[in-house]
Order: sequence, then structure tokens, then C-alpha cells
Amino acid sequence: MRTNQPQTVYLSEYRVPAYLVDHVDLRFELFEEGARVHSTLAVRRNPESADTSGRLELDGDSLVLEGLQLDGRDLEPGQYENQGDRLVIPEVPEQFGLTVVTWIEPQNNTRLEGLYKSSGMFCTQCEAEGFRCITFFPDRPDVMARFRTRIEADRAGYPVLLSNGNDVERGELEGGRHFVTWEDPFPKPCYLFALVAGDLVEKRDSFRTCTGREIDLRMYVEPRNADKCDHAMDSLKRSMRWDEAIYGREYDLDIFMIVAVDDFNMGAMENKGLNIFNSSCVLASQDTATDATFQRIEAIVAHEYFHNWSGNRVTCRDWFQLSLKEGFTVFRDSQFSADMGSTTVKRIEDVTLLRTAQFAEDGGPMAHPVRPSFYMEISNFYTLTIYEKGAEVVRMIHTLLGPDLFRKGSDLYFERHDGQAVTTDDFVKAMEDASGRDLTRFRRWYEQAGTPVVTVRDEYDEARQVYRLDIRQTVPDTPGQTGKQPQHIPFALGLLGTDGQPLALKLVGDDALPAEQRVLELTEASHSFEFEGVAARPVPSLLRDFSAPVRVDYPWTREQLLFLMSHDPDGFNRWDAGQRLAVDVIESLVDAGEDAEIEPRLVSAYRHLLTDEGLDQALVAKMLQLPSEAYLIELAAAPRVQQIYRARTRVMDHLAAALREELLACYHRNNGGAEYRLTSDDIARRTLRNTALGWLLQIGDAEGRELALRQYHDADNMTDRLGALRALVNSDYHEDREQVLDAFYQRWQDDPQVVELWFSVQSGSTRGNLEQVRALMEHAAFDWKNPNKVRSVIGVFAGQNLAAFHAEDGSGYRFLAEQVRHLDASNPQIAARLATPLTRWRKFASVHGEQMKAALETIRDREGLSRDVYEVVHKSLAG
Ligand code: 7MF
Ligand code: ZN
Repeated sequence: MRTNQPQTVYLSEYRVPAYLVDHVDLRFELFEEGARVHSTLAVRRNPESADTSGRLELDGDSLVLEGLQLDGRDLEPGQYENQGDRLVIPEVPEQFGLTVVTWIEPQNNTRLEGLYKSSGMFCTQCEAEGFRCITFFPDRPDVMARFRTRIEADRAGYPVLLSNGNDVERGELEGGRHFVTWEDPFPKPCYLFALVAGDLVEKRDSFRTCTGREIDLRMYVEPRNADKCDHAMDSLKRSMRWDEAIYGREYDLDIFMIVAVDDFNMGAMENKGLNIFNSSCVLASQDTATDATFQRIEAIVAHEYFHNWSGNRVTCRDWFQLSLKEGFTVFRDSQFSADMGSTTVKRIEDVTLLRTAQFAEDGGPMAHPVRPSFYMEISNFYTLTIYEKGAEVVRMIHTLLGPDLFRKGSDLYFERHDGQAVTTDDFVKAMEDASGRDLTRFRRWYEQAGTPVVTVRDEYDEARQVYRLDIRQTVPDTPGQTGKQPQHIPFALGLLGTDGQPLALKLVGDDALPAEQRVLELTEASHSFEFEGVAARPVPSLLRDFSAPVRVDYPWTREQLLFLMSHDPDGFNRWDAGQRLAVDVIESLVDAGEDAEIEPRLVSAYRHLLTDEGLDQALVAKMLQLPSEAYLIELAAAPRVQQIYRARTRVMDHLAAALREELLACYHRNNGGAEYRLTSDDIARRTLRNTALGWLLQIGDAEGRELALRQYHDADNMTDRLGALRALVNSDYHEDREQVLDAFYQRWQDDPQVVELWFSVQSGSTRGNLEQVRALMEHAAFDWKNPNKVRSVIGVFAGQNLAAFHAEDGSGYRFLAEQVRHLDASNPQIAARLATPLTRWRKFASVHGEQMKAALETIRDREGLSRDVYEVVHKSLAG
């Protein structure tokens, strides 16, 4: 734990490493009281380094140093300095072997960084800087070494011993112990190191690559989860096939392993040949996982697998380049998910996350560029900006280059940089070189934080039959960054004629063949585009498919939005028009007071969605979701949360009451019956059915209640069971709610993933209050040491139950601050993430903002604050 003020790390201070490590020989002796780690490094001076001092510095964290030898000779106390977080040897030769012996206590490691124990098994998490909690090492991604790892443990307790690469030797030891040795032929940074030891069952499968190599696929899980591996295994094979077909990337090792662990700070980790997953992101059966979970698992398995090329074969030079691997890999996994299901639905989901949460981050105190230039604690920079905005930036390159040149660029990137640790600039350069396009101005997307605002105004000249768009862009100031330059924005659009048909677009003075959609390239602060041959004022369909991560400002009328909702050939924009209309209606209630009339055309638009079976039902299921409170808050300049909550609820009540018959018909039309399948059609049907049920219970409909109870009892899958439970929990049928919640818990209490769902349905329910959330934390199934439980109770409360979190008396804020202070002592990474909602205090005017700030100050004043929480709290209180 930190004792003095944390240091800031700057990109401008990057220097190549003074020493390189070619080979690492590790020996782990695992015991119940701790673990001894013997590490022998083959070190040599880096010829590229200007540092000729002869001084070797290794990183360390919470280590007990038991031995230190240079070329086989013990170092005397005067020949080295153990500074705790650093081991310094002032004078080393050009090339040498260094042996370090450390003692660590995985069983007491609650931070879940480095080597720790989860449900009786040993496992590791080394990204970003966890390897230094295992042994002293140059813990930076540009030091790449070949690893050989021998694991020794009690055979009965730990029959399975895993590390990266291939198993090359195994045998028995004295005292009922055994060992396995693993060798990874690919040099890698230490953040990709992994070790697992436990009593696990093995599920095997295989995959034949495009060149005919047979890859051994293995999953390791606790015996009780043996029947929950199929979906992840199938997802893995689909990912491997897809990466060959779309990116020409073949898997390189002979074995690929996946391990599920219950206690994990994040979703999953791409360790070379040995991916480790949070159980809730990999295990699934029809009985225990919802459709959403199945889809998330497919995406995460793909994401981690894709890292084998975008991350492992080509890795990051330093952690400022994190988006090099994360932005690109998220882009790849979204393309994959789009190909596996509905492209439009996937785009809607990605954009919803981006606009709700990443835009909020980009407008808050932690705003940072996709390639940051400084940080205190790198764990805090695994953000939506790095991941989601980073993916959008790659997606824009794809849009600008087109699929063929993009593929040429990615081939060049992988070929040119295979085995290297590189920068986001190297990525852009490869795209430029392969395509011949100039991306100089485009690079600003990596350097400037903040969400650009694109303002569009239009004018129709009937005499000339010309329609003109005036488009301006501005990039807002963010903490520490002002006076920004225009960015290179691909702006896709179409125009619709009065009959609802798309117009052929012909720009004045442009020879390109007329097309129904164009990607305009905005590179300056302002542009004018004139379209000729336009017979009547058209309706513009702007930023189709969300072609850039920007806010569009255009004075939409409700007529235009209704028109686009039913006519836009771009499915994404049809959905977006519906969202804009709903936002406009809700906002007008916030402004005009709760008794104001609700736009009648909203009801007819929703009626149309509910009744026209000719519409794409997956899209309809999305269109029926009202914009979330979080999104409405994000859009508001000075959000009044209680008013927003009441206005949104009133619109929902109004729609549900007016459309009761249609909702019932929709429910029955989509009533399951058939066997559970994971096709987009079936998922859409279940979503529609559960949405209809939720709306009916929202207004306390008695028939809806009967349907929910029946669905709960008859369900043969978790999607339907949880849909019914959620509808009841969010209703005023208190007795049913309590009864069904009890029954659910009794039935599923032994399954941690289902208990997480049970927790989050309650903590996220707007009918629940803070007392109920506190009661959940007293529940036997709650466990402070398990990040999933903390997230599903406290995180879901603060992130989704916004009316309660923003309670007028400030109790929600004080509650969250209390939990952050408590958790910081055991798990700083999770504590820092949990604190995020409070950091947005400036956005909330008057009392609320002050209450949030006061809560943050109570965190700031905690004795022995971690670096993780320190950075978040100080940045949000600063200025
Ligand atoms: C899909 O990126 C998208 C994002 C770091 C841990 C997984 O592979 C990862 C790891 C964090 C946040 C999100 C994701 C991951 C991490 C993630 C997972 C699946 N390298 Br932190
Ligand atoms: Zn990743």
C-alpha cells in the first residue's frame, strides 16, 4: 500500500529499456502458506539504449526477497539495493544470468493482481503490472522474453498445473507433490504470463487450421461447471475460423487453453495460449445463462482469442499505447459479433454504450485521449475511451479505406511488426502505407480528448433545385487540453424524398456517379456541401450507421423523426430517430412539468412497431426500449435526476396503458413453446416478449401478473425466467415479488453466476431503495472478496438505480463513498472503478453536486489511500 504521494508517468519520458531479457526460467513451489518463486533471467545490455551506466533496475511489489545471485554468485548486501518497489543492482556486466528468489502469499492476496487464490485454486492476473507481484522483473511490455515455467504443488490438491505454451515435462516429487514444466516458444512481455494450479476438470476439443494443423482446445473448470463449457468452446472455434477468413490469421501454438475462475477483477485475459476468464464471462447453460450472457460470452471469447494476433504477436511498446491492442481488438470482436448475428442490432448496442458511458467519460474529469500522454495508475486507464472510442477510431479507418485496403493495411501491420512492441502510430502508418492515403489529420483522434460536436444546418433552394448542408465541427476543451484542432471525420449520409424514397446524391462540381449514400470527409472546422437536382426539400439522414463517434446537432422536427423512423433505409438511423423522438418527448415533460400532454404521435409510432409483423423483429425489440435514464442524464446540461426519472416513468406508463391490447397480443404472438435456440430471431422474440411483460407489470396489469407468474414457473431457460422475475420485481405486486425472489434464490443459491443475476435484479430495481441494497450486502451470498458480487450489488445500484443513487438527501452518495473506502483496503482496482459515478459531480448542479463532492472528500481523506483511488479522486476534485 502507498505511503507517499503517487508519481505521474509521462509518455514524453519513454526510453527504450537499458537491459533486455532473452529468456526467463521460472520455478514455482506452491504451498498453502505461500509460494516460493525462483526466477533466472538471461539479461543483456540493450544496444539501442543510450544508458551506459551499468545500472539494472527491476520492478517489484509486496515481495520478500530470499535470494539473489549474479552468474551463480550470491550478491552481498552492498552490491544491490532492495527498495521494495524496485531492486537496483548498480553495476552489472554487459551480459549475465540473474537468479532471484522471492516469497509471496497468494492466499492473502485480495487485490487479485499477480498470483492469488480463488476457490482453492492458484491463478494469475499480470496485465498491466501484476508480474512484479510475483518476482522482481523489468515489468514493461517492450521487454519480451521466452518463458520456461516449472510448477510444483501437492498432487491431490492441485492435479492440474498450467502455464503458457506446451507442456514439455512432468513428474512426481517427494511428499505427494508433482511438477509440470511448460515452455512458450514465442517471446512475450511478462503481462502475458499465466499460471493456474487446481483441481479442475478438462474439456477437450480440437480445431483444424486453414493450413491443416490440428490444434488441441482445452477448457478447465471446477467439476460442478463441467456442463457449462459447450457455448464457449463453440464460440472459440467460430472465432478461430473467422480470424482466418476475415484477417488471414492462423493460430500459432499447438494448444489453446481456457480457464474459468470465480474471483477475477476483469472479464478475461488473453495470456499466451492460456486465456483466463471470469466465470461469469465464459460458463453458460440454458438453465443458468440469459441470452445476453450467451452473447457476451461469444464476444469475450472472440476478443481474447483475437488478441493472439492483435496484442500478443504484435504488442504495445508502453501502456500509453494500450488502445493499439484494445481498440483494434474490440473493433475485431464487434465485426465478428455482427457477422454472427444482426449487424444493425450489434451497432445499436455498441453505440448505446458509447453514447451513454464513453461520452460521459469524455466529458468528465477523467477525460483522456485514446492515446493518453500521462497517468498515475495504469489500471485506471482500462477505460471506455481506450476500448470503445479506440474501436471507433479503427472503425473510421475501415470506413475511410474500405474493406479491401483496410485488410491490406492490417496484413502489412501484422507482417511488418510481428514479434515487436509498437505504437498506435505504427498502426496508422501501416494503414497509410498500404492504402496510399494521408492520415495526418486523422491522427488527431488519438491525441485529442473530448467528443467532437458536428453542427449541421440546411437550406433548400427551390429555384436552383439545390439542397445545401453547412457542417461545422468543434472539439470541446477537456481537463488540461484546450484550443483543439479539427479532426478527420467520415460523415455518412443520405437524403430522403417526400415519398420516403432515397435520392441519388450528386454534389455540385463532383464527377462521382450519383449514389444513395455518401461518406463526406470533414477535415476542416466548416464545410458546405451542395446537392443538385433535388426536386423538393428532402429529409436528411445524418451520420448513418454512426460513422464517427461524435454528437450531431441538427434541429430535428418531430415530423422528420417520425418520417425517418419508418422510411430510413439505414436501420441504425431508423432506431436513432425513434430514440431522438423519445428523448424529445421525455425532455419536454421535464421542462413543461409532469402534467403536460404526451405527444400522441409517439403512441402511434410505438403501436406501429408492436403490430407490423413485417418489420425486422430484432430491430423492433431495440426500438421499443426507451432511452435509459443514464443516457437522458448524459444528454442534459444540468440534469435533474428525479424529474427525468418521473418523466420517463410517466411516458412508459402512458405508452403501456394506451397500448395494453397490443402488448398482450405481442406477448402471446411471441410466446415460446419451441425449443430454446440462440438464433437472432429467437432472441428477438424473447426480448419482445419480456419487454411486453415488463411494460404490462409497470402499470400493474392483472393479466400481465398472471402471465409473469406462469412464465416464471414454466420457463425452460434463464432468459424467460429472469424476464418474469425482473418484471415482477419492478412491479407493485410486493407479495409475488418476495415469493418469487425467495423461490429463485432457493433454487439457484449454489450457482454463483445465477446469484449475481439475482443480486443485480434487486439492486437495479427502481422499486428498491438503499435499505434493500444494504440488506443484500448482509446476505449470506454477498462476499466482499468477490468482485462480481461487489459489482452486482453496489456497482449496479450506483450505475442503474439512478433515482435511488441520486436520492435528494445524498444518502446514495454517502453509501457509495463508504463502500469505496471499505473496499480500497482489500481491492484498489475495483474500489477505483466503483468510485466513478461520484467523479461526475460537476455535472450535477447545486445540492447534488455538492453532496457528491463531499462524499468524494471523505474518500480522499482515508488514511493510506491506494494509488488507484487517489488518482481518480484527486483528478475529479481538482481545478
Ligand atoms: C471484451 O482487454 C472487451 C473488453 C484486459 C482486461 C479484457 O482482454 C482484455 C484484457 C478490461 C476491460 C474490458 C475487457 C478486458 C479487460 C474486455 C473484455 C472483453 N487485456 Br480491464
Ligand atoms: Zn482486450
